[in-house]
Amino acid sequence: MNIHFNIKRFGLVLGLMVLSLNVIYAQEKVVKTDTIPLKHGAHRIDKRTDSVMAKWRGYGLGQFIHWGLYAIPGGEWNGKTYNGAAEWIRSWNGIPKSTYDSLIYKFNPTKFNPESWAKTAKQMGAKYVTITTKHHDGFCLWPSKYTKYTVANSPYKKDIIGPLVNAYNKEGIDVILYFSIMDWNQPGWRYEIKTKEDSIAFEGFKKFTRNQLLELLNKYPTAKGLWFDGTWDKSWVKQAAFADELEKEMRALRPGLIIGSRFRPDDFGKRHNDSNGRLMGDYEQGWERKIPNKIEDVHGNDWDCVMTVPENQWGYNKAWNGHIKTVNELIEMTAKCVSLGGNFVLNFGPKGDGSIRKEEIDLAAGIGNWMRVNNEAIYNCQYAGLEKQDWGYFTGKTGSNKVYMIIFNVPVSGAFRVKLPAKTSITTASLLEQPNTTLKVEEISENQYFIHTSARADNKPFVIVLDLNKKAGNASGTYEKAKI
Ligand code: FHN
Repeated sequence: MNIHFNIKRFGLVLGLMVLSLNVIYAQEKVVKTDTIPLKHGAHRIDKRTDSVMAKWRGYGLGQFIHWGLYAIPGGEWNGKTYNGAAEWIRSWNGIPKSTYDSLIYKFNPTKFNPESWAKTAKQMGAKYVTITTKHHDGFCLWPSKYTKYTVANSPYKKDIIGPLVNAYNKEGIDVILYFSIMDWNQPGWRYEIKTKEDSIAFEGFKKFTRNQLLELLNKYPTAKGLWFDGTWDKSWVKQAAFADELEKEMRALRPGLIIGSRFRPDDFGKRHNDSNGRLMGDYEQGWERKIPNKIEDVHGNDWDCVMTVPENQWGYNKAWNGHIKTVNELIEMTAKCVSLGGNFVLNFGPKGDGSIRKEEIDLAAGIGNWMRVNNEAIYNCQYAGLEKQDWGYFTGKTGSNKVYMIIFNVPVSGAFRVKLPAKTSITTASLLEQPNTTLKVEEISENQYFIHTSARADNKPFVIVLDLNKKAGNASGTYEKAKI
């Protein structure tokens, strides 16, 4: 009787296990048994392993472009300078919709030259660009057939996105299309759905959004991905099923498409990470104007950091207030991002006439000058797995034994400390800018070295290349051991 009961209980437990395994399988093998069942959570546990994503991972440095009608007032309205982010001027400044929307009749960027934008990016060393096709104000930089609020109805009349995609691609730069889900121009957009009427309106808006996204993917087939924004409102975070379905549809249309973690909410309205803490998207999009401090902060995800030059402006603002980042600071941010396995994306806000402000051109040139000599330490590099030191950042070349020390702080001794994991030693050390110069490597204690350089006169960051030997065990052990 007892045995019979135990067998029955065992059968029940087994049955439940099989059932839960089926549930797991139905959710694309993502969740573990101890997680919250989700229909619209993450669909993958680990990083993507395909070549498109591998290329994205190797970009290192990118450019962001915020351009739209807001560039015309450039942060100034009725003679008053507005202090918030220029692209939000309509909302922050309480400008009536019809007044703001009539900026469309002033959009005629006679100095717009996509080739020269692309050349600036190329010169800076950017490997990809993220371009606003439509920001929160809803103005489309492409002639969308689903709304009248586009370039086609401006005095300029012509498509902006197509020529940009072509010009950047010609320079070997990949394009990602920025798209704001929130759309202040669309009558169907709601911040929150409170009534039946809201719900009907928002259903129409969802169809419109789907149409526009498929239109973009069909019109610009070389675009590598979509960078979503404006997905935080109560209306959108309830659209888990719709967004999930749409994401699948877009991925089916463009295999390899890269979509960050800002697009879809999960069943409980959670964004970026689902209710089980898993990333929803191909990379983490939460690093806006901030950079992680240590590798643990990125939780094993791919990620990029998007950064403004002044503290607050994405779109063109005539007044750049507060601290303006320098070339060296921006190079350091790039190095830090790559050292933690991410890409660094620097924002540009072109003017209403289509030209790029001088400050941005100068920054691009300054970064580019450094990148031309040192890009080997940035492109196709990743977290090197070494302990961070005060002099700067380690990056590691994917698939090789090369490690780069990107130096921002030079010790007065001229000796740079390197700590290696056990069973690893340094074969050679050299300057990236002078590959034939061999630097002296001194083994100072177990797995610890000093790399010696002679004094430097310039104030630019520079790079030391280490060739590591991961097979030969520890180095000579000739250092003087501490005596007890
Ligand atoms: O509101 C926008 C902002 O204007 C800008 O586009 C940034 C870029 O990451 N995204 C939003 C704020 O998170």
